Amino acid sequence: MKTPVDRFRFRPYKRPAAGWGALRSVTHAWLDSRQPFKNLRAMLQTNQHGGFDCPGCAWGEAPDEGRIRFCENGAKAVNWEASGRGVDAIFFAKHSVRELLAMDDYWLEYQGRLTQPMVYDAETDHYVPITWDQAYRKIADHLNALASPDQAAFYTSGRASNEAAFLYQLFARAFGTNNLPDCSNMCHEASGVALLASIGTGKGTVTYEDFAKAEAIFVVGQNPGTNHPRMLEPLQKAVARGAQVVVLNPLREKGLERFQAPQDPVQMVTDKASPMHTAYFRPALAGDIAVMRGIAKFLFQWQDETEARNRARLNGQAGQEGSGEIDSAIEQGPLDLTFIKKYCEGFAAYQSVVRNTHWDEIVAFSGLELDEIERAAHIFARSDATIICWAMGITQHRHSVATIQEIANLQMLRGQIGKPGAGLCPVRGHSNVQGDRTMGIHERPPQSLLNALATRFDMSVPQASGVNVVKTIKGMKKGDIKVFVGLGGNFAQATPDSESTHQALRNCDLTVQISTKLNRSHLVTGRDALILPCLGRTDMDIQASGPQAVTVEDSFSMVHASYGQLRPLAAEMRSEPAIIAGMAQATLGNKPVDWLSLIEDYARIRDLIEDVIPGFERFNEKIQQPGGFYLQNPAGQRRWQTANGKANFIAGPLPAPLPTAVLEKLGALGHQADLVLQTIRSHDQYNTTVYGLNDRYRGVSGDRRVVFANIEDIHRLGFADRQAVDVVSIWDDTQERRISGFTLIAYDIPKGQAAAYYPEANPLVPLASCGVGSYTPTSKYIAVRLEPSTASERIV
Ligand SMILES: Nc1nc2c(c(=O)[nH]1)N[C@H]1C(S)=C(S)[C@@H](COP(=O)(O)OP(=O)(O)OC[C@H]3O[C@@H](n4cnc5c(=O)[nH]c(N)nc54)[C@H](O)[C@@H]3O)O[C@H]1N2
Ligand SMILES: Nc1nc2c(c(=O)[nH]1)N[C@H]1C(S)=C(S)[C@@H](COP(=O)(O)OP(=O)(O)OC[C@H]3O[C@@H](n4cnc5c(=O)[nH]c(N)nc54)[C@H](O)[C@@H]3O)O[C@H]1N2
Ligand SMILES: [Mo]
Repeated sequence: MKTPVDRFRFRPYKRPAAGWGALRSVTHAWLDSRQPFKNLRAMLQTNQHGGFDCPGCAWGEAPDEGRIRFCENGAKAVNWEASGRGVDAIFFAKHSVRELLAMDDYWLEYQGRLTQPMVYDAETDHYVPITWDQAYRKIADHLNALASPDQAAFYTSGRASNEAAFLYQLFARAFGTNNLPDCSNMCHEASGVALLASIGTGKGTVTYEDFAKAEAIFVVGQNPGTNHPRMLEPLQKAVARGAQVVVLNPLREKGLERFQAPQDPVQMVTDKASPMHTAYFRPALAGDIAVMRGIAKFLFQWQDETEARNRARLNGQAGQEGSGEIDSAIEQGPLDLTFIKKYCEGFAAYQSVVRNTHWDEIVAFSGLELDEIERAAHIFARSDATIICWAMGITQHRHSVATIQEIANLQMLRGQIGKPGAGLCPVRGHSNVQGDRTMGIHERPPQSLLNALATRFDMSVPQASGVNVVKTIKGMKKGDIKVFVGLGGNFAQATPDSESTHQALRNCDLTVQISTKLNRSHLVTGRDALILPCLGRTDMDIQASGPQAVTVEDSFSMVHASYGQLRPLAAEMRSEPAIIAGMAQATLGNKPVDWLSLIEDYARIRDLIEDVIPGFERFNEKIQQPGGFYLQNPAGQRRWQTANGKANFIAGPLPAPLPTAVLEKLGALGHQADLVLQTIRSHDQYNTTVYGLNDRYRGVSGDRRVVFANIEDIHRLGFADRQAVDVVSIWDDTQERRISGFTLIAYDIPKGQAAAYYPEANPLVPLASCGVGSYTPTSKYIAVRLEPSTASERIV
């Protein structure tokens, strides 16, 4: 079986984002699904009441939008999941695991949906069929043979529904461990850690409606044209009504430049597009903290100047007899002193940190000119309703937590939290990653959750923190973690340091993957390995009481129901809740609940959620309303659930983006270590799921093994545009991390920077290179050097 492969080409894309290009691409994905008629109905049910939640990103729904509610990349996600192709016992009989390992990620997933449970046979190196009951038994036997429950890790990817996630964490904790690593550890972890300390909630404080009320929207370290296409419309409308949209991104991303709305017949027919920003700044990688600090420094400076003017005015007026104009003459500075006094702590310390950060340091660190920072600060100071959005360009650095806290500091300075049109907006990735955390998928659970579980289920609950993704890999390496269960996702490819991570997975006694599609995690196995095929968001889920709904939570804390629409491709596939219940029943029996009875009707799981998780009162009733219900966000109402009950200014000196030991090594290497590389998503992928080899907006087609660099750097380092290169990363250890046979592309990227696609570049990210306080791999900041390629032939 083959996948369609184009020839490699690079030609800058001149058209606006979305528009006709998107329509063409949707049509292609739709026809390629092998079941276009069935899927047309499915696409029209995307994000509709009574339909299913888009399995793409976590952007929310406009309350009053028109009839079609999917975007180009949502349509790709739907058609990819609802594929008519199947991977069954015959497929695995034909291909050994070793053979499959030689195929690329695109080919693997392209083969279609997993249709029956399989077990790995090490002797023949083939997967062979197994019954569900035998599979559950095998898992139970492995788990129950462990010396400690902490020798197992239960990973979750953010597509799992609330119902599946709740059961899964209950299973792990009833079994006895908080080892619940999740994709969030590699994604928005820093947002949660930072905001919890700053404002007492790990979630964003804005709702969809706030975008229509904002006077300024900052889009920082995010590429919505590809990853959150439904965000383009509110941004477009904001620019059109005269609001400021300020972009901070080292790359000129097409979706943030011009947009043609596919649902606007006038724009489509006249082939017009609208501008997407009012200011575009291109900082250094990890330079955002300095940009934010610079804006704060201007605010303090302008506040001082205002106060000085006020004093001068007052002094002048004091000399004039009988003046009644004093109050009206007082000028307001940019700081919201009422907000700061009433709600905040740490202001004086923050002010002195900012004053002690010098302009030359800020400018050098930020990668911007001083006048650019000043322009951004003017926009910020003039707006009375500001939203700051961010995603992976902010969260995947060594000092992401500090950067996000600086973003919060800035918003607090002007009182931009907890009022209409303003707030903090971490734009989430996976469609239910936020809901999974709400349901208790967390290796460091809040004590309140543990207490609620202990009370409701009358059981003892593990109190010690569990392992996150990075610690799971370290644990597997050392042999401390022996059983790995993955509820979705692609652990082998999404994680850093691929070569040693693969070794770690191979070191397990058992790896279990609950998945919709074939991926590399099924091939990098423990000594025993299982593939358990599950239903996806688009599939109809029928249990004893009839068709089931599941629920999800979007980036704006809206919880709503999702009903699968399509008849599953194979009768043997099971739902995620059913698989979790099956594993739990086999491992624990009917403790602490009758697992299998919960599966007869998911409303019973929702009743348990209602008992344990705050905010879910009358859960089953509330999901009946169109659009779902809003989970209150205390910080959004200016209630700060921090230890001191205040919104906290937290700051220190500007931190270096690499540890000292690595910086020293770089210094010793001199000019050889030359570029800092970030890993990004193409327009044709969903994380490790590769839909095709094109990245339309960046002008690349036919190949993903490319490295973008500035032409001046390419020449300075003695290379040529389009040359085949190896990329080697630099870390303070002896392990070599190399990717080979990549094509160097001269690209519009700031000097000193490079970019390559994830997951192809993951072998370069050292496992030890992760965020302070977040443990998130630093996927956006890898020191690298280029070498002429050692690959004997170009791999395409
Ligand atoms: N179609 C599609 N949709 C998706 C996904 C997908 O793969 N495909 N993935 C989903 C998931 S899980 C997530 S987390 C989100 C990811 O959504 P994004 O965060 O938009 O994804 P990335 O491709 O990682 O893009 C990072 C952006 O940040 C910029 N950037 C990198 N470093 C810096 C920096 O230091 N400073 C600044 N200011 N900018 C920087 C990059 O140039 C790039 O534009 O999307 C979700 N939605
Ligand atoms: N270098 C680098 N690494 C990164 C990132 C980066 O920007 N750069 N981004 C990180 C981020 S933000 C994230 S979120 C992680 C993502 O990490 P993961 O969530 O682990 O990876 P995905 O690629 O989203 O997982 C895809 C697989 O999920 C399975 N799947 C799809 N839908 C379903 C479903 O409904 N149920 C089940 N059970 N399985 C399903 C399919 O088998 C598919 O192959 O990767 C991280 N890794
Ligand atoms: Mo993510």
